[in-house]
Amino acid sequence: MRLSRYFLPVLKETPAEAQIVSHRLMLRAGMIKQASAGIYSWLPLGFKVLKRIEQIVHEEQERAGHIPMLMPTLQSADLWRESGRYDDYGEEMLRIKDRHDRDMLYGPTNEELITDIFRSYVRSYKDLPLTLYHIQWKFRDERRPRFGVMRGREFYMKDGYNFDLSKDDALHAYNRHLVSYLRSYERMGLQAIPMRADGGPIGGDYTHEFLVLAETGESEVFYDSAVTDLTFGDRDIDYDNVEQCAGVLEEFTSKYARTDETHDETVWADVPEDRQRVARGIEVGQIFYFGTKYSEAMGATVQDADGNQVPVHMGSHGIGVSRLLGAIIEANHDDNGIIWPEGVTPFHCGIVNLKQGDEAADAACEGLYDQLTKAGLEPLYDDRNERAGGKFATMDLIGLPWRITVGPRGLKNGVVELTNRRTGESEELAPEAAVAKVVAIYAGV
Ligand code: P5A
Repeated sequence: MRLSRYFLPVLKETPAEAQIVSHRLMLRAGMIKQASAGIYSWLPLGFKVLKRIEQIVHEEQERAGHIPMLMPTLQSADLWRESGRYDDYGEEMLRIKDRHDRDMLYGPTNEELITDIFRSYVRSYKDLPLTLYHIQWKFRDERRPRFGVMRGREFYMKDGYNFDLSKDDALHAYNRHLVSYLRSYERMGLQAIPMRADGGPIGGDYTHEFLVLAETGESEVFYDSAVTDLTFGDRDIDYDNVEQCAGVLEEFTSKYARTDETHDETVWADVPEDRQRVARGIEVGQIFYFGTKYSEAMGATVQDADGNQVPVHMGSHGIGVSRLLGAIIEANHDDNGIIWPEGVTPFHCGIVNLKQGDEAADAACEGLYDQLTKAGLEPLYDDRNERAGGKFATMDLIGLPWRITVGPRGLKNGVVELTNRRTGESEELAPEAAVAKVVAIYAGV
């Protein structure tokens, strides 16, 4: 993409309404624009990151054997009356009437809709296990929408639902989700710690939230500092292997890590004092096992091997896809702007032409642009007729992890400059060597 032809409405001023750094930077970098309270338009740069995150989620869900689909945003109230949640959900639910005066709602979650799909088609235990998921907009009429995409009213969520014959099978699905979530967050450059949580309106006693530690987080958390040493890395996981998935759950959840809702002073006292940490965190996902709560209420049964009709065991699992942009920025920025992890960056590499119109500089930039593009990467070439300082400020603000700077002086010596956004370190390289280095970096992502 050439910046002269892109739509990147960056703001010079710090927007007064934004209270936390990620919200400020998303507005300043021209990623989002508020449409009304808690509802945002995703401008091209923000949309690109949203899609990158979505893609990682899809890849990791499919790797775990979960099946993608798409359900609508608007739902009929009737299904929610069956589960009993139409009345329970309260003011967070946006209720709508259609022209026939039928009660509809903008889905805050999809347990009812998916249970209805399941009961319409699945009859036998032989069709289990089954895990379906989608990535779709949700609406929750939050009392206090704030912090930009962190607590929106309209937000983008990956939600998955497992159907199993037994509790043991459903707990395997739970563990599988935990593993796939750990992998997904790490690919996004985040450490998200599974913490014992509360079931809330979704229900269930088995539930973990995934929290990214950040001072601006809305949740208070208590944890043993040993949990922050755990990383998933590139382990080879067989998602059908029950023991292996249970082993990962055990490893990542056996140390004390809880949200304030489930914090227990007695158990906390057993954590060595020098490892006790009280901090704040951003909830970027939650997994639940709730047994037969919805299947019993809505008649989602299958025939088991003995010919009996039994309600299926279920769980649901959510990732806050749009919230993740805020969480990633909270964890990755400096005074000059965003620093995208390579896994989610909107463009892989910036190209800054220090002297637009200089024949050698223009030709070198075009060459870099071509080579990076041919290697399957997406560069962002700042080809505007602007001061170098302004170009650097824009690149720093929008946070591309790598930048190649091209100027007539360097070219006389046959070099361009490759700069790492995070460390600020630069090195002079021949243009082909700079391309080779950037390509090699992304081959490992
Ligand atoms: C699990 C999937 C559920 O709704 N039902 C389907 C279960 N879980 S949840 O914890 O309530 O939501 C899942 C994740 O969605 C994000 N989230 C939000 N993101 C932005 N703005 C909001 N108002 C908002 N509410 C929830 C969180 O990341 C949460 O973990």
